[in-house]
Parts: sequence; structure tokens; C-alpha cells
Amino acid sequence: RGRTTFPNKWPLFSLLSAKETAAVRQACVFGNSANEALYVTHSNEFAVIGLNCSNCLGTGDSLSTIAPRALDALRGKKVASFSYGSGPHVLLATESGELYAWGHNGYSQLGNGTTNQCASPALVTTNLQGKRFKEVACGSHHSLALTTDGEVFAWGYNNCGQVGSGSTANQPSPRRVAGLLQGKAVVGVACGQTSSLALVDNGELYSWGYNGNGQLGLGNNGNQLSPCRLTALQGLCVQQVVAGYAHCLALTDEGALYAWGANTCGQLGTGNKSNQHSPVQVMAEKERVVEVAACHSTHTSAAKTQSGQVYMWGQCRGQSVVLPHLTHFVSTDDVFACVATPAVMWRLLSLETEDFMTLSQALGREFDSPETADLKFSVEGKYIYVHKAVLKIRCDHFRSMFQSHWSEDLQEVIEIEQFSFPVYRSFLHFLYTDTVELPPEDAIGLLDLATSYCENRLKRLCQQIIKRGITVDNAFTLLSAAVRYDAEDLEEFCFRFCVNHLTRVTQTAAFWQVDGAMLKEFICRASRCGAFKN
Ligand SMILES: *[C@@H]1O[C@H](CO)[C@@H](O)[C@H](O)[C@H]1NC(C)=O
Ligand SMILES: *[C@@H]1O[C@H](CO)[C@@H](O)[C@H](O)[C@H]1NC(C)=O
Ligand SMILES: CC(=O)N[C@H]1CO[C@H](CO)[C@@H](O)[C@@H]1O
Repeated sequence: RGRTTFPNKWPLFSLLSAKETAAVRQACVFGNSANEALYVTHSNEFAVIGLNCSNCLGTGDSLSTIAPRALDALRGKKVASFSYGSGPHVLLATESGELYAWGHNGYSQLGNGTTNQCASPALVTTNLQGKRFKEVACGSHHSLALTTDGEVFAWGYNNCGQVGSGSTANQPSPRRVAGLLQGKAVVGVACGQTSSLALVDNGELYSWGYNGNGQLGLGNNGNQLSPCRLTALQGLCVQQVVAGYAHCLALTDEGALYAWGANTCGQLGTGNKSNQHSPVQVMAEKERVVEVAACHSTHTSAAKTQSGQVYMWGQCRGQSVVLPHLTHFVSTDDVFACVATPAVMWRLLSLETEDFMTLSQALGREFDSPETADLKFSVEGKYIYVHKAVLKIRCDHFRSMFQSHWSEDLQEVIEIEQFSFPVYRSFLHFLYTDTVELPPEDAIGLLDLATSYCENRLKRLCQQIIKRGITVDNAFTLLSAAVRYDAEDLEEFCFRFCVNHLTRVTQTAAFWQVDGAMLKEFICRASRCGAFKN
């Protein structure tokens, strides 16, 4: 199974081994310093890693962890949606529509009627009999969940009306958001720190909660305790909406991008830092936008265009970027990994790559494969299957061998006598993979081969393997080889090692088996650098 490169751009994920990394299917980095992450593997195992602020890892034991730990409470479930607050609290909807919550609960944002922290995933069920959920969104301390029938439930912190209940009393358990949303089919929800947004199936947008920066997009700065329609977008059909800390971005079905709310870091992309309490079109002169990105814990904005260009603006590595800036990134996720503060994910990252193999993976797999090969080498009576074209492309020695009228060009089997089977096989393998896996003693033979084929990179790799594998027992053999193959660096390295361990090296078999000239040369050289003083 092939895969595109997993984002090692996320520092927390550098703690995973290559094998663990390769198993990741979905991931989310979150937390106030991007120090927590949850991920799901291809076999639907859940794992968490990180600091565990407010028990947001959900492992039940309040421990932080530097290595991934299984989250058994969710074993076998599939994630449909994941979101996190600033506590942090965590909400997760499964593909079968269950809703789980854990972490910080100081404002009842876990929705179970209490304010007790919850250290493991707990089903949210109060007032939700028979409901199935497909999307969740967390504000700093409030929660929204969207059912499969398009109803929105909200609970938690409500100091500014962000729960949409018509009051500012905190909401200890899920409550359906009614008012203007009554009878509408909601298809998407988003939260700023203390504001809420709902997108309706006909492209209308509704907002409620804190509006001090104009983030409700209603043309004023008054908080709203119930959903209000963004009439400024009348006539447009919104397709995606995202919220930053105190700003919002909406994308229409025609690819137009609108922004409103706080603009202290330029996160609206309007070219200045004035807040906007009504939607303003941005990137109008650029090509069609196909995705917008923002996250309630940052002031960063990003967008991807039709041709795959990725723009960023707002707070980027501490700087205020007031106009959309074209980046080299290939995804909006990378923008958040590399420039946002904290560097958290704006969505659950999905690594669901099709069954695709990269060129190098495909090539590596075809090495020594009789099925597709058009040439074989016979070494010590064993065959190694290869492709003429690959050898010609990768190695000048073979290029000239197969282009000139050498007899090899007509043969299907080439006999090799000068090198051992492991050495020749690793050489050919290197041409397919750029890597060498050989014990240091065999690397000497490969060094010989690399020298005679003028493969300088391979020569360096062999020298590296030899240096890293040097011991008192093999040091003198390695030194003799370095001299024989004219590898000066290596010779110096082995010589130093022998001098540093002179007494023990002179007791090895290799030392006494070496020819007289070489031994004399070694003794002279060692005495010149003071090895025999006293
Ligand atoms: C709510 O969750 C807390 C923390 O897990 C727990 O102590 C409490 O019993 C739960 N309350 C209800 C009503 O489920
Ligand atoms: C900032 O940009 C917006 C959108 O282009 C514009 O309407 C507004 O007048 C500008 N404000 C200032 C102070 O320049
Ligand atoms: C090891 C560690 O930091 N554990 C913490 C996990 O989170 C809970 C809740 O904040 C703390 O009580 C633990 O100390």
C-alpha cells in the first residue's frame, strides 16, 4: 500500500517511529501549545500522544505521554468528525453517529450536566435520544453538534450567547438550537472562540454569540443570543464556512471568498487591519478558491485555489500578513503546521490516500522481480533480476555497457565473477532504492565495486557503514581495505582507531595476517604520530 508523505511538518508526530507513522490514517494535533494529538490507524486503532492538559488525551489516568498510547475506549470506532476547545475539551462523532466528549468540563462543555473533568471518552446522551451526529465543532468552551437530520445542538459556556439559547446562562446539557434555524436543514457548523455559525443546505449562513469584532457578519457589533441570518450574503450560496479566533471565512459555490470579523493580524486579507462587521470579498482578482481554512485557536487564514495554489494570511509565524500570500505549500494543512500559532490542525487531517505508490516505491518493489525483468545477473550461481533501462538510467557504467556494441547488450544473463553475491546484489539494490544495507565487512567489497564503477555516492555510503561498524576485531581489516581502495578519509579514520586501541588491535588475527609491506607502513606511520613513546 502506497502513501503520500505523512506530514512530519507536525513536530509532535516526529516522536512516532516510521512504522507508527505509516499506520496513521487520520490525525489531529491540538492543545494550547499544539502539544496533544489524537490519531487513528488504518486498522481503526485510536492512539494519543502529548501533554494531557485537562485530561484531554482521554486515556483515563491523567498521565502525559511521549510515546503514543492506545485509546482503547474507542477501539474499532470510525471517526466522522473531531473538534477541540481551548480547555481543551474534545468532541468526537463516530461514523455510526455516536457522540463522545472528554477533557475540560469547567463550563459543562462535555454536556453531561456536571462540571467534572472527564478523563476518558464518555458518550454524550442527555436530551439526545435517537439522534445521530455527523459533525462537531468546539469553541473555546462551548460545543456544537450537528445531527444527520440537520439539527444543531449546543451546550457549554454561554457568556455571550454562543449556545444560541436566547440567554447567557451556561448550558449544562445539549439543547437544540431553534429560533431561525427551526425547520432548516443545517449542513455545516463552525465555532470561533465565543461565536457560532451554521450553514444551511440552501447556502444561507446563520451566526450567534459574541460579536465584539464583527465576527457574526451582521453589520453591527452586538452579541446575539439566538441565530441571525447573514443577510449581506443574500443571493450567494455559501458552500463552506470556517472560523478563526474571532474572524470568519466563507466560500461560495462560485468560488468567491468572503471574510469578516477581527482583523488585528490581517486575517481578513483585505490589505489593512480594520475589523469588518460585514462580509468583504477577498482574493477576487485571484483564481477560483476551492477551500478555505481557519481554526478557532489561531488568527491564521488559508485558501487553496482551483489549480492547487495555497495562500496564507493573518498571523503567520508571528507576522501580520494583510493580503493573501502565495506559498509553496501543497495543502492548507501545511500552512497551519508551519506558520500558525499554536501550530494546530484546522481540521481532522485525513491521510486516506488512494492505493497509490510513488515512483520510488514502485521502482523499489520491482528490484529482483523476475516477472518484469528483462535481464539477469548470475553471481555465485544465483540470479538477480533487473531492468536494463533502470540500470542505464541510474549508472553510467551500464549506460555505456548497453549502448556500445559490447556483447553484454545481446545477452540475457550476465555472469559476474569479480564480486560476491551479497555485494553485487546490494549494488543493484542501491540503484533501485538509493539505500545500502550491508554489514561493514561486506561494505568493503561494495566499496571496491563502487570505486571501480565510479559510483561516488555509493562509495560515501559504504565508507559511512564501515566507519559506523568499526570494532577492535575488524579495524585492521577495514584499514587494509581502505588502503587498497584508495579511500583516504576512511584510511585516516581506521588508522586513528587502530592507534587509539593499538595494544588490542595488535592482538587480532587481522593484524598478523596482513602482508609485510603494509605492516611496516603501519608501524612507521604509527610511530611518527607518537604511538610508541615510552
Ligand atoms: C458526567 O461526567 C463526570 C466525569 O466523567 C462524571 O463524574 C459524572 O458522573 C457524569 N454525570 C452524569 C450525569 O453522567
Ligand atoms: C480596509 O479594507 C476594507 C476592504 O477593502 C475597506 O472597506 C476599508 O475601508 C479599509 N479600511 C481602511 C482604514 O483603510
Ligand atoms: C503528567 C501530567 O501532566 N498529567 C496531567 C494530565 O492532566 C491532568 C488534568 O489537567 C493533570 O491533573 C495531570 O497532572
